[in-house]
Amino acid sequence: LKRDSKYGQINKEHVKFFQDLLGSESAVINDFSSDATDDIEPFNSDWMRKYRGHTKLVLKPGSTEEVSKILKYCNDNMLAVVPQGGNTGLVGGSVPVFDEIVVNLQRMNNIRSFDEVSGILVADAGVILEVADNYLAENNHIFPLDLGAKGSCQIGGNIATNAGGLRLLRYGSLHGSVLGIEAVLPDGTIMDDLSKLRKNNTGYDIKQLFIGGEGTIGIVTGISILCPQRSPAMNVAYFGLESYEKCQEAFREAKNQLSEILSAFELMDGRSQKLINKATGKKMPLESEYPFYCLIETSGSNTDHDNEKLQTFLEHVMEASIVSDGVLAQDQTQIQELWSCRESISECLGHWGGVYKYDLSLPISSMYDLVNDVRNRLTEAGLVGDDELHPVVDVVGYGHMGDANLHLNIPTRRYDKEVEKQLEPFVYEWVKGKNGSISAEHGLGIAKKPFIRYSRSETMIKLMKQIKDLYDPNGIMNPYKYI
Ligand code: FAD
Ligand code: 2HG
Ligand code: ZN
Repeated sequence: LKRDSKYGQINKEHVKFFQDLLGSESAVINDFSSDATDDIEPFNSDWMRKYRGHTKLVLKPGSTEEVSKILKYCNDNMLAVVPQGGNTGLVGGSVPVFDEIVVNLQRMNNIRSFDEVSGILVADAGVILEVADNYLAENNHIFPLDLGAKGSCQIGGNIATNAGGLRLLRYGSLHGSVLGIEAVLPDGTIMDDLSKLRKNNTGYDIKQLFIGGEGTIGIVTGISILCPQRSPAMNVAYFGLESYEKCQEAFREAKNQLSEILSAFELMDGRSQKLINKATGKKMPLESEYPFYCLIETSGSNTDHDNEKLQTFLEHVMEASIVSDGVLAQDQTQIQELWSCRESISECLGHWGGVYKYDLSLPISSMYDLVNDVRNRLTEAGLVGDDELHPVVDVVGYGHMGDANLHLNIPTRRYDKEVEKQLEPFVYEWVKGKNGSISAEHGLGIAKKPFIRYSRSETMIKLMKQIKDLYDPNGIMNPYKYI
């Protein structure tokens, strides 16, 4: 990949323009020495420290008008831009590749309005997800999305990646819950589509292009989103199971018996739980070890009613030997303890050095077969082992079972060409063979860019390119990424 010479190089005059525009010192970080300084470094590298850009300029606008003036100036001067939220994305989409200007939304962090009757929240894109959710909790509501990175990711970043997370099963995708978007187009036009209407069939639904658009056609500055009532009764259970077949049976029974109160059904293999224990020393919830674990969450409006349903469900799955052992959280602390067995996997797997990550949609019946196939393949190639001689620590699978979304992770002691050769295109071919998707919820960014054809036809890619060219004719938005 080479820097495209059509883009201008940042100079002192550009920096002066942005300093005058944004006023405060802290809103413009720039660095013209050859190596990035400590101040600019965090904006140049991603959460996994796998991708590192070379920006010399970070801008932190404080309003939609400022974003508009920034983009207009960049468009007029052919300066490339990377929109950045909490920088927790897992496909390298939020960091520059070369010297693109980083526009970070962290200063745009106001809740604009909340209506308790309709449950509609309007907020700046830079609000941190957990902050939005805490605000909603005070008003008896919940953000219809939750994920492990909630303490750092921004709701604008969630929209831009169309994040799925832990409760999609219950609250659906952002394509349904987002009612309106305010965004700035590359030429500075402010697209005010911040509708608060539940229904609005008046022509094309343009805002959908920004949901999952990964910052390639504009910068999202505000969102309007429908938030459900917070359930007063919440229960979390963690089970050990003997096989993947049993996990599927448990899921079927959970839907059957818990139906409308089921709010999450997550899968963790035994290896992922073992690695949490190895990385952190954390004591796991069950005494014995099992090849699979499931986490079930229920949320409903009536504690007694929910407890009764859950009790019946638990008795059934234990008596029918669908689950081998289980624990039900008794208080808020235990709820968090159990959730951490699922939510902390991603972070813990980074403990040994690198991780190869695949975020896949697959038919639920064969979802875990891929993990076994990949483990066998890497083992046969002599790459998996307990010591420094082997690059691969283990091959693990976990994910959002309720959405048939598998996270295949291969934690390694170092990034290794031999491992890569075994993994790709093998994994992508496998997924294509099952008509799955090579990116279920993380997006394509730069990491999955070369593989889009495994999940999208030439016609669909052409249509995407047409949209990109229409909205961003100069190609200044998040270049070198998937489109
Ligand atoms: P960033 O990482 O900053 O950016 C992501 C992409 O969006 C980039 O392409 C960027 O250019 C663009 N972007 C950011 N803000 C804007 C904006 N305002 N306008 C236009 N474009 C923008 N994802 C899931 O789907 N489900 C999960 O369960 C999940 N769990 C995670 C757990 C952990 C521990 C981590 C680290 C990540 C997880 N993710 C998950 C990845 C997920 O994509 C991000 O956490 C989140 O949605 C990204 O938000 P962000 O603000 O950090 O965006
Ligand atoms: C999760 O569900 C996230 O924990 C991260 O989507 C998955 O790190 C991963 O592969
Ligand atoms: Zn996930």
